[in-house]
Amino acid sequence: MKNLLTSLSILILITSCKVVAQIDPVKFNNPIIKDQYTGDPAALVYKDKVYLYAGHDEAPNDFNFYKMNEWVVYSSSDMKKWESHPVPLKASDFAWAKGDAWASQVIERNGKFYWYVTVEHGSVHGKSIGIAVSDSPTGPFKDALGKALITNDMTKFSDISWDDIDPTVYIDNDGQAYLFWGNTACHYAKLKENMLELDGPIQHIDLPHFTEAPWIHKHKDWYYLSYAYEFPEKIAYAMSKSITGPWEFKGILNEIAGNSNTNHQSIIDFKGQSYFIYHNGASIPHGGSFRRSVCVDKLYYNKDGTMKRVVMTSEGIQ
Ligand code: FUB
Repeated sequence: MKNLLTSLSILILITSCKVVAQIDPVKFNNPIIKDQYTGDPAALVYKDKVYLYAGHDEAPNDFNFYKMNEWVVYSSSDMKKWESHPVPLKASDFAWAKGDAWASQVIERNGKFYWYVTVEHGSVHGKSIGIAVSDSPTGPFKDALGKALITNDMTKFSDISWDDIDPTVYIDNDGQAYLFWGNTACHYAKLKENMLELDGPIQHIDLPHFTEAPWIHKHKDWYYLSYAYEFPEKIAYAMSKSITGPWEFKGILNEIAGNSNTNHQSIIDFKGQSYFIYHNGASIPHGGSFRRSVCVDKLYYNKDGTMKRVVMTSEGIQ
């Protein structure tokens, strides 16, 4: 009798395991990068692929600040499966810098890939912006200038030493390239056609509760300037008919991301769908503000060009 009961319980256990496996069709695709912690996503659509660049969050679990020495790159043809590539760029590749592989963006011009990065400057106090270049979107990249493009002493709109971070670059229809960046103060300037020199004065844009992470994109005939708003960060945005403004504030686009005080967005259109790419700190078991993970959700526009509030999901892109 005892044996019979034991066999029966084993049968019930096996059957219930099977049932659980069958009734759990939910697939969690967020975060999309699961092999390491990544933050500050910046996506580039090139030919029939999306290249996703991010900083590698290397902070140990008990660490209370960023530890970031290198950037990473992944690619995808469908936004669901992501292929990882060898590390294409490290903060130490900039001989004049002293570390901190913070937020960045890659843009293509005439078959060359320009990577605008934030790093801590080695001799000018504060954060700075450098540029790396490659013939391939997956690198390897090398320092394009041998010096910083922007240093902290070049901007006077904020007193802090980390206001020159988070570059985003956009090439307008007439071929004019623009660099936007900032923390506390949102800066922008024209870039020369070589993408390596400023082409005019550094200007300032007044945006409500601007924290950092500006991202410029265009959809139909509107320009969008999205950015991290307040702290902990939500993402808000402004719209304009011209890349030089005036910018009209439109409100919140994304709420605070789970378990992370930063949110850092990248917005693209790919194969007829718009996407909102961001990071959160929700990765199990040790995610957090300094151990972030990149996620993707779909983005939708209203008829008047405004963007619908993002719905962050665990399912992500199915
Ligand atoms: O990753 C370091 C900093 O955190 C970035 O530069 C900011 O945008 C924030 O995400």
